[in-house]
Amino acid sequence: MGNWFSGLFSKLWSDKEVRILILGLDGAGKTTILYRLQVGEVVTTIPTIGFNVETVTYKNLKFQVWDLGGQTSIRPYWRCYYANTDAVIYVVDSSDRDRMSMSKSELVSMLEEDELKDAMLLVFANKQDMPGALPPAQVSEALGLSALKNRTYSIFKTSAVKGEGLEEAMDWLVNNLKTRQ
Ligand SMILES: Nc1nc2c(ncn2[C@@H]2O[C@H](COP(=O)(O)OP(=O)(O)OP(=O)(O)O)[C@@H](O)[C@H]2O)c(=O)[nH]1
Ligand SMILES: [Mg+2]
Repeated sequence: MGNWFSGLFSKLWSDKEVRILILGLDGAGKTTILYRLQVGEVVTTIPTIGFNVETVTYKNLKFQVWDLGGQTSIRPYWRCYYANTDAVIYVVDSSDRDRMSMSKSELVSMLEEDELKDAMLLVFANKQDMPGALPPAQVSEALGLSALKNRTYSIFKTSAVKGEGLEEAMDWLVNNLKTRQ
């Protein structure tokens, strides 16, 4: 039995919160997603300098959701938040074709971090409502997701402004947290 009551099991059966980080390049839609999840509405955002953190309740589970600023000068600070993270939501602006490779390299170096080795990964191919948005299969290819090893992950097509795809993603997360107990 050992650590039977430790880790996610106890999180799911106590009031402890599941810790989620929302990461991705500046302008990808992270803050919009955070407040969509929390209040179910589109809020007007400004570029995040530092972070926002909110508690989100979904299907009777409590999530502590950290939304970190994605500007180039702020990205080095992401690693300060990695410890004890259960899942990373990695947000991509699917219409920003020019910066797909930059988004990929940030994702790859983030996933190399030891502190995140057990974290699940949800990629949000966001801004699907924009003309010219890459479909999720192409975002997946651009990010090299099929090369990921030892990682529980999935990609979702989302539009934070329309509120599409977020529930499906959260359902996937809840189900995977349960099977991990
Ligand atoms: N069309 C469209 N616009 C979106 C979507 N999600 C976010 N946006 C817009 O994209 C812009 C940037 O959104 P933010 O949520 O502030 O982006 P961010 O990732 O938090 O950016 P940083 O804080 O700088 O890292 C805002 O004008 C949002 O309204 C979406 O799904 N579709
Ligand atoms: Mg932001």
